[in-house]
Amino acid sequence: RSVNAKIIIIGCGISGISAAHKLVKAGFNDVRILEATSRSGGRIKTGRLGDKIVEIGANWIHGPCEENPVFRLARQYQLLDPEALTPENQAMDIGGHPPWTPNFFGSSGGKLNAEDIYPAQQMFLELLNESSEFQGQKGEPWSCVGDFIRSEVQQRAEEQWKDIDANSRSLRLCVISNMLKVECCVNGAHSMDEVSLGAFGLYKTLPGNDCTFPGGYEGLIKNLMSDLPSGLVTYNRPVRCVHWNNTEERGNPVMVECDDGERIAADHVICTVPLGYLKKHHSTLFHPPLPLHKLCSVQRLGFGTNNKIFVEFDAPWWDADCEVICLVWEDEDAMVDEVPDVQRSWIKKLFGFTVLKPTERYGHILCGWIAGHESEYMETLSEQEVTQAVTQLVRRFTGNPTVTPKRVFRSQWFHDPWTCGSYTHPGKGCSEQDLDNMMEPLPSKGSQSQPLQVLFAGEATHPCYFSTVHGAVLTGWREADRLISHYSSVRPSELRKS
Ligand code: 6YU
Repeated sequence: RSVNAKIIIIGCGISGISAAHKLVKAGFNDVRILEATSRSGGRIKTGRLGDKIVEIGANWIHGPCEENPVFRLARQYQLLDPEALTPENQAMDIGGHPPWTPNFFGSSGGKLNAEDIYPAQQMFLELLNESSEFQGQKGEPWSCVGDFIRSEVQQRAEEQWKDIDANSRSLRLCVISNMLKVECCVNGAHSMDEVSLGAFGLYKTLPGNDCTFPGGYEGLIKNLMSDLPSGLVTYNRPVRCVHWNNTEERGNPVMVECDDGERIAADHVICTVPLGYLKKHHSTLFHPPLPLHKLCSVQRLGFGTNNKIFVEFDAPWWDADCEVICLVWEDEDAMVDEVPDVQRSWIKKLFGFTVLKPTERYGHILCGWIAGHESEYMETLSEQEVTQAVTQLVRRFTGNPTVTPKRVFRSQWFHDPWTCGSYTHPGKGCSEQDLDNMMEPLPSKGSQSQPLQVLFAGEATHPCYFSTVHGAVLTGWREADRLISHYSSVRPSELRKS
């Protein structure tokens, strides 16, 4: 049947598109997406470095298996390499850490021996797994993952590394610093001292070895968009304020006010703006304001920055089988993941590079990863300054004073006014309840007003797949389903006339 309720979706990222898809398919005939920018996709954004495709935002399908909706869609649209489709790839359980072949380089110049690194790597991965086990337990020994890892490494090193010489021991501690920086990127956090130990285990992984989109992640967006009625999205239309519990427009409980002054009445709004945007603009975006419990959750959940710096070389300085390059600063045995002087040494936060594979497709392109306030500072520099810093870094770690990048290109997610960072992590003091609060529609349960006026989707509203594309898709579907089941319990005579 056809449903005439007026639905406005704010944001044309993957969660907004997914919600629209489901609603249109279920017969909702008055669905509109308002998007602030001139494009669809949000944090799924494919760009170019020369003639090569690079991902400015989301990179991988995390856990490409049958249960993963992004995997199913990508397969349906034939966007994946054959290897990603094999049952072996789908069954691999990597627990969030792909088994990449690493190369380690030291700040005194040159490759480090993998055997010297391995014990520190193992200890770190063990501790990460243990960090996940405090979820729902209460009584965790530290409030943040950073403190837990540091104190445990100290203790375990006393016992397990007591017979090794001081230099080797110091190098292992420097490796721990490097791995903390990796985790800052994975979690989208400034420091692992800002990630809650008690809530770290909320994030769940799916089986499957992470894969990429050979033609670009945006191919998924293009395919999904072509399945939506044309004209459903209005671009360059930022929403300024959602007036809910609205008594001005008769019959319509919500009124959406756009930046250009246009006011659009609606029965339901699905808000998919990123958590970073919500943190910054919640007080003007909602009228009346968000209820206190919801606001506290917006504030408690973390939303940091993770950026990429793509660097192209004429020839590789890494091994042919290398998939990730880690840069170990040999003066960082204090297990730190923040640099003391951001302006002078922000580049020390860059943990290293992933190698774009296969070489036949990409040539010699590396993707550098940098999180945190250091990454936000990097965004303020000119491309030339970034290039200079990366060149010096690579020269130092390779010990080769002539190695020179051909091209450099970086993302700037913190200064993107519609995102204000990269993705969500459980900040200190967070619990499951905060994600429940994030997804709770307005008005809250128990209110006498019209239900389901404002619904919330987007990666930050998924209870265990926050920070991912598959999480975002599932939240769009969830909120569409909420409306579909609401209207399937309403008698046809009660449906609004168009
Ligand atoms: C994934 C990956 N990946 C790297 C980087 C980034 C992200 N993610 P959107 O923002 O897309 O849409 C909102 C729209 O709203 C947008 O278009 C705005 O313009 C619009 N808008 C805002 N304000 C508005 C207004 N006022 N009016 C109108 N419109 C407005 N995910 O699966 N694989 O490899 C990565 C990565 C650099 C930045 C990623 C990855 C995250 C995804 O990109 C992201 O979740 C979704 O695209 C979001 O879609 P959306 O619709 O919600 O919002 C404990 C523990 C934790 C461990 N976590 C580990 C997980 C690993 C996370 N992986 C990330 C890694 C990378 C590298």
